[in-house]
Amino acid sequence: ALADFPKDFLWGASTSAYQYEGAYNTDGKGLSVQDVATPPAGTADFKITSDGYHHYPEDISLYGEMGFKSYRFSIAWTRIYPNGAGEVNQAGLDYYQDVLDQLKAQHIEPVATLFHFDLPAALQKQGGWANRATIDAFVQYAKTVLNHFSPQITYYQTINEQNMLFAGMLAAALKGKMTLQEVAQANHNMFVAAAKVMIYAHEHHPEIKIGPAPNLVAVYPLTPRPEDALAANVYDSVRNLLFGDVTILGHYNHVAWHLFEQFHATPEIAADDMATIAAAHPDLLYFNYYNTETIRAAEPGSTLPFKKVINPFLDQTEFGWDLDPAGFRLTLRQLYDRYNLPMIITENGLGAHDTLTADGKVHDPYRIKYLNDHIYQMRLAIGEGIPVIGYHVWSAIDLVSTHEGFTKRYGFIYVDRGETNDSGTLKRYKKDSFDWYKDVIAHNGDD
Ligand code: BGP
Repeated sequence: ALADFPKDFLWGASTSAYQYEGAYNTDGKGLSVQDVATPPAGTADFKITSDGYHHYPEDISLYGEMGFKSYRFSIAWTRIYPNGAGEVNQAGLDYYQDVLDQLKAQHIEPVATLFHFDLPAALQKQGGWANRATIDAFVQYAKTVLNHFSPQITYYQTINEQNMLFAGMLAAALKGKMTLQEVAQANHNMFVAAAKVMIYAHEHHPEIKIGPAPNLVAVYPLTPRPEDALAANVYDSVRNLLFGDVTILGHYNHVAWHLFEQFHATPEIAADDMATIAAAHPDLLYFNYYNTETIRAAEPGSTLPFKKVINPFLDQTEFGWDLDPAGFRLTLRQLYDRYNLPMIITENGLGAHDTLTADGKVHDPYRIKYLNDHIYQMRLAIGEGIPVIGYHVWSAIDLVSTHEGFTKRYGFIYVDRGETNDSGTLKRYKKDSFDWYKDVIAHNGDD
């Protein structure tokens, strides 16, 4: 028989502030880098999104109807410190206090992300994470949040997908928008900032269980050719292991560090940085999984030694992402083997074009299949003795995708927004997956 999920397994789902709340300049909120960025042509920007800022009571009661045990959401830095530092915006604290009150009324455990891609624009203007001053600003912001909401919030993540921020900065550097050294420096500064926050949390709020929330995936070489395996190893060491190794093990792995040296892009490490990083011990590994990645050796003379390809043995989503539920189990095995921490999945889900029917239905069997297959593999992993203690689907409700606006939907709840930011009623509709997931939770994942 398959293993059972722990009785107190945290079944839930996720959102992020910049993709769900909208109200981008309401009640004193400052502008984040997302608010000043230009969205891809024809897609929604982040001014309104799902208007969660005004709809959260209705949405949280829908989560309660589904029986969520927990809800992962992010706190917008610019609602608390509109300019990144300096004056606290009380209206921002009040908003999240009411979110917590609504969650408590539904017996839903809050799982809070301190930083989810929405750096205050004011800090970006001063060099963003490449500037060490941003470390202090993040620590001040985090202390304010941890102190203000203690003991209501037990589960915190420091930074959502630092490795995807790293990848985005690497892409910007390859286009000449910043230097590779600044990329490595910004990445290092995020490690230091997160470590300081974890140390503070453990010293002042022992009830808190805090950790990083990278996007981690098992990596396959395209063929058993040694050059493909060598390329996959470099890719894995930089895209995945770099983040767990520094945050959890306290050191840079030699493959990633050697790559920094090759590109003359080693970060400046202050005297006590590595001691700080080594002294911060995450309680949990929170991580996001969508699909594994397949790597082959790059052509001779390429800038980077690896090339990402689709896996010829897997199907892909309509947005071209490999579909690999078994790879989820492999990822869980590899992470537990290397980091030996209990884990909470903070994102897993299927982005798709959903259609609202004339009678207000959304039939999403493709999403039910994706989630069912991944939950099945997670259950097998738990049966192998891997301590997964929570699972949050991306996303609880439709919200704005990082690059495809509202055309790419992930929620259990459909939000009528049309496909751009200026149409739709904002009305909520339950998709078929709403009742399906409610049933999964009611039976604690059992068939
Ligand atoms: C992760 C982010 C989420 C969400 C998700 C889906 O990287 O943590 O914020 O965006 O990806 O990606 P996308 O919206 O690009 O489909």
